[in-house]
Amino acid sequence: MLSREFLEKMKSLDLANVSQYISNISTPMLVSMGAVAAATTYYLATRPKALPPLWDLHTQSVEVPGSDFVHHSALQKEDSCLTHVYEDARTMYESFIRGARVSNNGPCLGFRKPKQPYEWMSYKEVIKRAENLGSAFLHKGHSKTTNPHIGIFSQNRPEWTISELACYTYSLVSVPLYDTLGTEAISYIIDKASISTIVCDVTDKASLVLDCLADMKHSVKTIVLMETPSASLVERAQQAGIHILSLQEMEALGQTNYKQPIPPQPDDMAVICFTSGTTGSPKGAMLTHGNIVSNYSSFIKLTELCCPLNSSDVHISYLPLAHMFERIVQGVMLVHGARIGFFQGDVRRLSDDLIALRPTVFPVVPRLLNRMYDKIFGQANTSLKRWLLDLAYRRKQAEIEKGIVRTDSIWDRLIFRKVQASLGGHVRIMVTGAAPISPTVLSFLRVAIGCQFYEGYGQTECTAGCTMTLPGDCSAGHVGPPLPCNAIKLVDVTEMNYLAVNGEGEVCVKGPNVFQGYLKDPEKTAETIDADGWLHTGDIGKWLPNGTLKIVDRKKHIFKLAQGEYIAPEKIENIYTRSDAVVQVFVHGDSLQACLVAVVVPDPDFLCSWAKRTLRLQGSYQELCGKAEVKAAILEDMLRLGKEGGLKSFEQVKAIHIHTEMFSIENGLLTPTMKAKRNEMRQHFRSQIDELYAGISM
Ligand SMILES: *[C@@H]1O[C@H](CO)[C@@H](O)[C@H](O)[C@H]1NC(C)=O
Ligand SMILES: *[C@@H]1O[C@H](CO)[C@@H](O)[C@H](O)[C@H]1NC(C)=O
Ligand SMILES: *[C@@H]1O[C@H](CO)[C@@H](O)[C@H](O)[C@H]1NC(C)=O
Ligand SMILES: CC(=O)N[C@H]1CO[C@H](CO)[C@@H](O)[C@@H]1O
Repeated sequence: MLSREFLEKMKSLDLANVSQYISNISTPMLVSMGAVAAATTYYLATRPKALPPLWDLHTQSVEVPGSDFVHHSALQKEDSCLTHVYEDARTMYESFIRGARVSNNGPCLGFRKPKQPYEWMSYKEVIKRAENLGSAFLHKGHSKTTNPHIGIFSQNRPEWTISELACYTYSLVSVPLYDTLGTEAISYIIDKASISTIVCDVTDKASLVLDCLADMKHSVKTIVLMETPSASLVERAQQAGIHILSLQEMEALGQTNYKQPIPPQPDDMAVICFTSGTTGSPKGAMLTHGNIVSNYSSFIKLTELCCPLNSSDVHISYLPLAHMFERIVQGVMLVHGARIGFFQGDVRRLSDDLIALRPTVFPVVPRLLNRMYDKIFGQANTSLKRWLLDLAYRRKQAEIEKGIVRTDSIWDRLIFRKVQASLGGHVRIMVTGAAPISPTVLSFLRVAIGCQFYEGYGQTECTAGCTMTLPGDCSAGHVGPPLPCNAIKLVDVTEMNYLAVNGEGEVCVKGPNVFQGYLKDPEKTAETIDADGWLHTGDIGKWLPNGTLKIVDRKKHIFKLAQGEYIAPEKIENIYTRSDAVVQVFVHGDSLQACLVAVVVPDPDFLCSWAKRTLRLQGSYQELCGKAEVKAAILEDMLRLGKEGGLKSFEQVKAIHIHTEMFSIENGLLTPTMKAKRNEMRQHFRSQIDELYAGISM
C-alpha cells in the first residue's frame, strides 16, 4: 500500500543509533557469569506482578449463530457495529474541534528545520488557518454540492493537515495525489474527479501537474503552492490557463472573504483515495467521515483499557498521508487533543527527528522493522553477544506473556535501552500494517522496544483496517480478531480449495468502515462490494481456534494449465525469490500450455558472490547473467526451493529466461504498490516466453 519511492528510501534508512549498543557492552562484563547471575537475581526481585488479562484471549471473536459463518469482535455485541466513541466527534471536523477543547488549545502540529527543536502550532491556530484556506476554496467556486474535490499533492507537513481540515470545515472532499502514480494516472485522476484546485508543496510537484496537463483539455484552474512560485512557473501555468498562487496569498484571500464553517455530516464524503490496481486505471475509493471515524474509534476502543491516549501523546508523521493508514492515526491523535510532529521530509533523517520529537505513538511498516531487526542482530556478531541478546529476549518475552509491558527491567538497562533511546525513549504504542510482518521480527521488537505493539490488517476500501491484534495478545502470526466496527466472514474459493465450513476462504468485510464505492465506476464497485454490502478483499484468510484471523493467501491470479490444474503464480514466485541468486521472478503459464516458464532477474547484490560460492565462477553481473551454466544453476536452485516449499511438480517451472533489468514502476511492469502488472509482463516478455515454450517442446 505504500509508494515505491518511500519503500526505497526505507531501504537506505540508517537507524544507526538503534543498534550500536550491543558492541558497546564491554566484553569482560559479558563474560562474567557472575554479572548475569546478579542481573537475574535483580530481575527476579524487581519483577512486577502479572496483570490480569483485559479480555479472554482464547475467544477473540464469536460466530453469529445461524449466519453463514459471520464473525464479530468478542468486544462488540452481536450485529451492532461500532460507529463512534465520542458523541461530540462523529466527523473528522468535529474530531479537530474536540481536540482543541480537550487539549485546552494545546499544541497541535509541529515541524522543525534541520538541527532545530520542534516548533508548534496550536489547535486554534490550525483551525483559523484552515477556515481561511477553506473560505478561499469557496471563493474559488467550490462547494459541497458543486465542485467539492480539492487535490492535495504534497509530502507530509503541517500544511497537508491544514489543507485537509480546510476541506472538512466546509464539507469539501480531499483527493490525495502522489508521485509514484505516474503522470498518466495523475491526469486520469484529475479528470475523473474533475479537480479544479490542487494544493502542492513544492515547485517540482506543481511542474509535474503542468506536465500532466500539457496538451489536454483539463479542469484545473488554480494551483496553491506552499512556497512562493517563481515567475517562470507562474508564466508556464498561465499558458495552461491556470492561476498559481502561494498558500499565504490564498489564506489572505480567504481571510478577506471569510465564510462561516459548513460542517459535514457523518454520511458526507471526506476523502477520495485513489489506489492503483494491478490492471487498468486507478480506482477512487470514496470514504465518508463516518468511515474514518468508525475505524479510528475501533482503535480507541481497543487501546483505551490498557493505554488510553490523551493530550500528552505525540505522534511522528512520516508514513505517506496519501494513504489511509497514516490518516487514521492522525485522526486518533487529533480527537484526543494530542500533538502531531512531522518529519523533516527525508526518511534518512528520521532517527534524528525521533530523538528531537520523542514520540509516544509510532506507526511503522514491516520494511522498517525488518531493517531494525537485521541491524540489531548484525551487531550481535559473536556467539557471546548472541547468547546474551537471546537470554534478554527470552526473559522479557516471558514477562510480556504475563501481560507486563515495561522498559525498566534489568534487561532494558543492559541490552535494550539504546534501541529505545534511538526512538526517542518515550514510545508506548506502535502499530504496523500495510504488509505482512514476520512473527519473529514482531515478537523480538515488541520485547526490545517494550511497548504496546499491534498489527493491523485491511485495505483502503475498508478505511485501512478491518482487524487488529488485541492489547495483551503477545502472540504473532495472525492479524487479530475483527475490529468492533465491522463483521468478517470467509467465503468459499472452491478453485483454490478454501472452504468456509473449514474456516477458510476469501475475507469479506461489512460495517461502517466499508467504503461507498469507486468514484464514477459502478462496474468496479459492483465487483468489490456485493449486493448484501460485503466488501470482497481478494485475500484468503483462516480462522484460528482463538478467533483471530490469519491471512494465508491471495485470491487473484489463478489460471488453469492445459491439463486442468489450477496455478497461483504469486505463491510460486514467493518461493523462488527465496533463492539468494534471484531478486524478481515472473511465472507464466496459460490454459494452452501444459507447463510453466519464468522470467528471472538475478540479484545484482548477491549474484557475484553466489556464483563464486556455488560455481567457482567470477565475473561481472552482466557477464554472469550471460552464462548458460549460471542460468542452469539458478534454475536448479529454484527447483530445489520449490520442492522444499511443497510445490507440486506441475507448479515448478520448466525453463527460465534471464533478464537483467529489474521490474519497476518506471518500466511499467510494477504498480505503484510494487505488485506485478501481470498483463503488461506477459506482453513485454511475449517473444521470450514463446521462445521458452518452443525450446521445451523441441
Ligand atoms: C496521559 O497519559 C499518560 C500515560 O497514561 C499519563 O502519564 C499522563 O499523565 C496523561 N496526561 C494527561 C494530560 O492526562
Ligand atoms: C562485529 O561488529 C562490530 C561492531 O559493529 C564490528 O566492528 C566488527 O567488525 C564485527 N565483527 C565481525 C567478525 O563481523
Ligand atoms: C491464538 O492461536 C494461534 C494459533 O493457534 C496461536 O499461535 C496464538 O498463540 C494464540 N494466541 C493466544 C493469545 O492464545
Ligand atoms: C483498530 C484500528 O485502528 N483499525 C484499523 C484502522 O486503521 C488502522 C490503521 O490503518 C489499522 O491498522 C487498523 O487495523
